[in-house]
Amino acid sequence: MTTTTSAAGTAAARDALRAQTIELPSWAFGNSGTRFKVFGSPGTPRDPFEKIADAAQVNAFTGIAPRVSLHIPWDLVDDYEALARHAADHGVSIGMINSNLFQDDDYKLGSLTHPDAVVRKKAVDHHLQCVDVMRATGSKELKLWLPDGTNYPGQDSIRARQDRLADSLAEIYAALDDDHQLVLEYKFFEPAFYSMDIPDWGTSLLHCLALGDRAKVVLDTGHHAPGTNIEFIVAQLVRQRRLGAFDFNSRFYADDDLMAGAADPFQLFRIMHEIVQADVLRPDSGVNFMLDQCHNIEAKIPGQIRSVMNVQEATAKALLVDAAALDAAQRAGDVLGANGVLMDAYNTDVRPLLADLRVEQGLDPNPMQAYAASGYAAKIEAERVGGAQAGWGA
Ligand code: AOS
Ligand code: ZN
Ligand code: ZN
Repeated sequence: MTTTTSAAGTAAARDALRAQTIELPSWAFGNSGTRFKVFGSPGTPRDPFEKIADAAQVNAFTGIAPRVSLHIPWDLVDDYEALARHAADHGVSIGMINSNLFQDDDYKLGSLTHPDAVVRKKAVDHHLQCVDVMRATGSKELKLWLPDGTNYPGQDSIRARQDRLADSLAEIYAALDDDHQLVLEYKFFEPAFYSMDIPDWGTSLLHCLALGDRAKVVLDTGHHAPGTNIEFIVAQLVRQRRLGAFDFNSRFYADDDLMAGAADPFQLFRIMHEIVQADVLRPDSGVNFMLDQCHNIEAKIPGQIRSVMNVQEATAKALLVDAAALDAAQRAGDVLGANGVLMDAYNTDVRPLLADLRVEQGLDPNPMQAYAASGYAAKIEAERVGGAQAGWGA
C-alpha cells in the first residue's frame, strides 16, 4: 500500500517546521577528543563569548537553533548578564544550564550520592551556583547528569546511594524558582562500570516523580544498551508528561557523541514520529530538543549545522506520515499497510521542502555550502590563537 501526504498535511508540516527549535551545547564548539587524543583545531573559541558567537553562526545559517546551553564551570565568566546580552546581540539566548559533577577529585566516590555528607553538600552547593547563573542569564532549566556510581559489587550500598541521591536532589529542587525546571539525565554505564546511580529512564523518572511537577527526564540517545527501543521510552515519558529534553547524538558502540542522525537516521525518524504523534514538537510543549555532541575530527560549526539539518530532516519525514492512513491501517490490523505508511514518509526526500522553507525565511537553501562560503572559518582561524579544549574547566 502506498500513501501520499495531502496538501493540507504538507501545509501543516511546513507550519510545524517553521516553529521547530533545536538547542546547541556550548561545549560542542571547543576542542574535544577521546581518552587517547584531543586534536586541536585553528579558530577554536578561547572563551564562552566566542563559543556563543560560533553557535550563533549555526543559527544564522539554519534559522532553527536560537539557544545555547552552558556548562558550569566550563563556561565560567565574571558577568553572566553580560554573557546573556552578548548572546542576544548575536541573535541567540542562553538555554539550559548544565552542572558538572565529574571533574573534581572530591567526587571520586560520588557527588550527590557520596557517603560523606561534606562532599554531598559541596555538590549540592554547586547546583545553587548554577541556579544563580540561571537567574542572571534568564535560563529556565537546570540540567543534571550524574556520573556517580560504583565499580565493584559491595563497594557501597546501592540502596543507601539512592536515599542520599533523593535527599540531595530534594535540596536542589527546593532552591529552584517557581518558573525553573530540573531535568535529570540517565546513562547506563560510564564513568562507573558496575552500577550507575541513575542508569535508566525508570530511575530518573522515579526521582522526578518524588521531586514534583517541574522535574523531568532527559533522554540522551547515546545512553542506552545496544538494541534498546528508544522510541518506546519516548512514548512512555511523553505519556507521563515527564520528557524534559533530548540530548541528540549518534552512537555506534557506546556514548560516542557523534553527529545526530549520522549513525542511524531511521532511529531518529522513529523518535520524531513518537514526538509528532503525541503533538509535543511545539516549542510550548515543554520538551527541549538539544544536541549533545563532541566533534573530535570534524569542523565544529559545520558539524553542528549538519546535525541540526539531520534532526530537521527526521522531523520533516515524521510530519509527513499520513496519520489518517496510519490510523486506519492500525485499526484494520493491516500490519504491512501500517508499516508501509511509515516507510513511505521515511523514504520521502524532504530536502527540497526544507530548502524551500529556508528561502521563504530569507536563508540560503543550503546551510552547509553557505557557511563554507561565508568566510567565517578563515576569519576565526586568523583571529583566534590558543583555542582550548571543550572542558577546560575553571
Ligand atoms: C554525559 O555522558 C552526558 O551526556 C552529559 O550530558 C554531559 O554533561 C555532556 O555530555 C557534557 O559532557
Ligand atoms: Zn548528554
Ligand atoms: Zn553522554
